[in-house]
Amino acid sequence: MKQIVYLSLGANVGDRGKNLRDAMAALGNAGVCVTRVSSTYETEPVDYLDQPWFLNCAVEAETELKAVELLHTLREIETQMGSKKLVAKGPRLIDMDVLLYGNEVIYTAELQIPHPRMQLRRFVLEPLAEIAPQVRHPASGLTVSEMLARTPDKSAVRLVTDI
Ligand code: PH2
Ligand code: MG
Ligand code: MG
Repeated sequence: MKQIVYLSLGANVGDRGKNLRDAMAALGNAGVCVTRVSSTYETEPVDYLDQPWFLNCAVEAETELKAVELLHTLREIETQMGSKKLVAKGPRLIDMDVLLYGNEVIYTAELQIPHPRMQLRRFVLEPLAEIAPQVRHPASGLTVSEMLARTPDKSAVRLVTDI
């Protein structure tokens, strides 16, 4: 069954803008048809602070892949692009996370959807609110706009205009 999914993309190593563009092109070739893309934002690192600032964006896509297949596809693209996770939540050439998968709620050791920290991350919510303000979190019932208005995260998220 075709599902509408929302992904968060981030890069803070190498040519960050190119990494985001390459990842989106790879999605299209892997059965994840990108339907909307947010602007690009330059964002202050959160969780693991001693690393370069990120470029982040949010993507809406349609896919026939099951949630776990989507996760594996994202991992494969990250690996093919040469991304290495040397430190948990540390610097990354490209990171792609599933935020929402239709209205599904999945909570296994391997995969948690909706992304359990999405409401705590301004770098996720600002781009997502640009393309999907009225989409609801299937567990809390809050829209993305409402989550953004309520997030306690005060880290810097700046719209990039020259990319
Ligand atoms: N990703 C992380 C940890 N911290 N900070 C920002 N600003 N953007 C990210 O994409 C990010 C982060 C782990 O994946
Ligand atoms: Mg991540
Ligand atoms: Mg990730």
